[in-house]
Amino acid sequence: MLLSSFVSLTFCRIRILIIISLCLLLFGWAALNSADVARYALKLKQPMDYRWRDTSMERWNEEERAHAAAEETDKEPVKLCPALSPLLRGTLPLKFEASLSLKQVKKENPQVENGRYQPESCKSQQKVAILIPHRSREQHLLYLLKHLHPFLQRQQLDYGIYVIHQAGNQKFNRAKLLNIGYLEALKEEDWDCFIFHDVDLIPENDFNLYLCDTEPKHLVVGRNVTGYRLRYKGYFGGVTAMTRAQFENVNGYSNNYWGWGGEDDDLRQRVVGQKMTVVRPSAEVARYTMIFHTRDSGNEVNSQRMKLLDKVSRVWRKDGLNSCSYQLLSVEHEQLYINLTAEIGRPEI
Ligand code: UD2
Ligand code: MN
Repeated sequence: MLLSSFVSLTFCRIRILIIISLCLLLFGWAALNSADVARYALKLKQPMDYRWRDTSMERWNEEERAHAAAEETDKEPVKLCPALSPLLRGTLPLKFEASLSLKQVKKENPQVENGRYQPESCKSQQKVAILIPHRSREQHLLYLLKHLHPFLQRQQLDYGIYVIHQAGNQKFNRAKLLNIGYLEALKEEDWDCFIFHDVDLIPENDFNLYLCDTEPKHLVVGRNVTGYRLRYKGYFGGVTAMTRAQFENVNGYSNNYWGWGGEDDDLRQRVVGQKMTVVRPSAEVARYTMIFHTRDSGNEVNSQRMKLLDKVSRVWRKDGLNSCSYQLLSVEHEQLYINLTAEIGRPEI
């Protein structure tokens, strides 16, 4: 009798101990997480004010006037989303499940229609078009869509995702596809900001804002494959954000880089040549996981790239958006993205 009551008392004590430890663990985790988020928020508010101030500022002012007018006439005003969304969570784990299907990603994103989304409760700071050059990287595209949609929604963005697909099997031309994406996207919406985005780069931290700044912005400071260090000082590849005015100002990308390399450095030269500077978010938030891949066939290193880079200052005015010739084969509005397919020609030599 005595033994049995002793055993049950001991069990009871152990149970209480386990419950107390679990509570402590949970509390510790929550405190750590919110401290993390608060730290990013504080940092972000300091160096850059994401309400950009170039020509489109006039439009914001107009909107604010309209906002005030609506208040006067007693109508429900449309509020501008805050510079920093309250839904941001910091770093979240990324998942790359081999069994992931398009059906599943569609199911996870019922609010996305025709590749587009806008927040319900407020009006976004900018209308953002994400442009992804693509050929034969379906699995990467799936992983990117899975992570990018919720990421952009937590940032309360009014956005559209465009995938620009190169038809045929001529040499790949990333830069020309991005020019095409820019020109075609503007035919369906008055986008303020363009994000030029590799298909295999997944952002790790949602404080890395997909908004444009007063200067062209490079968003990839670090990648898992390079130990999260900047590759070189002038590095401008992977993911960049430019306003319409900034991109027009440099006549877009060159159309003449066929195969791997150089086109990102060319764009940076154009930017610098127009007296703009490249800005970057802090290394703490500008982190990406690059899905492992080898060099694609049809995208071999471009041996002409150094020669092309030598003459940027002489040719940029006539090689770019204003000389981008292509044949648009189709525009398909899928649920999760707008699929543009284009025949873009081949290298001259
Ligand atoms: C680097 C740059 C990239 C670009 C490239 C040189 C980073 C993180 N990225 O990428 O922005 O400057 O060097 O051209 O530094 N693609 C396809 N199918 C193909 C080939 C390429 O979809 O067959 C697209 C895809 O979006 C891919 C991008 O082009 O992410 C860049 O090609 P990559 O990933 O093979 O080159 P990488 O990682 O060296
Ligand atoms: Mn890559």
